[in-house]
Amino acid sequence: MEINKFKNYKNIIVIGHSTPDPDSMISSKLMADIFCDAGLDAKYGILEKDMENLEIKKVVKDCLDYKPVIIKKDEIFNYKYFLVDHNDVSQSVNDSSLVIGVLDHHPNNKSINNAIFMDVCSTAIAIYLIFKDEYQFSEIQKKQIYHATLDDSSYGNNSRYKDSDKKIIKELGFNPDFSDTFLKYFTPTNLINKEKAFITSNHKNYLFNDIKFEGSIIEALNNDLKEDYKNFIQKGEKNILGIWVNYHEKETYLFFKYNDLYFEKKYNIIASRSTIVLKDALDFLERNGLNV
Ligand SMILES: [Mn+2]
Repeated sequence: MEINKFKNYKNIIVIGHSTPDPDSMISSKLMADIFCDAGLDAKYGILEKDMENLEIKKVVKDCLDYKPVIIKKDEIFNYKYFLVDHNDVSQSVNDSSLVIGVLDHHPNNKSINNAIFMDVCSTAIAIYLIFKDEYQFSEIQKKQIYHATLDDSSYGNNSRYKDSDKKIIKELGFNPDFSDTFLKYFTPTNLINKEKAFITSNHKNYLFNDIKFEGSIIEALNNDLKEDYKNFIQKGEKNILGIWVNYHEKETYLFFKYNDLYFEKKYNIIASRSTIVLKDALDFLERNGLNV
């Protein structure tokens, strides 16, 4: 990546997707570190609206003191943005003219030119692979990459975590077998206020052509409230792609409502949202004549 071409920009913010997950938090911080080291005027940030339901998981707290610049709605235009861990501007600043670059590992939404995509488990790993020859990663930064990958791989349980990623984790000095980390870091979704969690947990906005829906993921160790979640989606007003993951049984349920259409599916694996479940939801819309 040619960093020097960003030198003319002032006030660069590296930003992850809305409702940032550990990989978005960590990779925005790492990218800002690298930009600053190269003499760029860069910080990592978050939109103020995302602060409301922000959950900083233990896997982040154990490696990063997350202190992003908080950007109010009327301040969005004061910055230029480098997007990490997403490439669809509707998942963050909603204006592609403010975006100077993208580094991501999700499917290409094709809304930004010159975006860089890498088929790796976490954006943090993508950052490491791009810069390892020109930037000296510290021990704590290596730990941050490891922690981002723990979470994005569902602690080694989902299909996104490939042998090529395991090789990198080893190169960073960590055990590529994540099975012991699950109990240490996994926190089920807090369902005390369940109707709120059913929308806000791992929330994402999706926009494909003019098709718009929201997404949430409930991470659980049982199926006690799974039917409540299903009913909430199927009978609710909103268009939601809901995912219930039972980490104990290693199974995933898709519940998808779009206008008067409804689709559900069960997977006998921990299925990744971006690579498996979303694709099945979009295929379903296509089968029903929608242009996604
Ligand atoms: Mn990610």
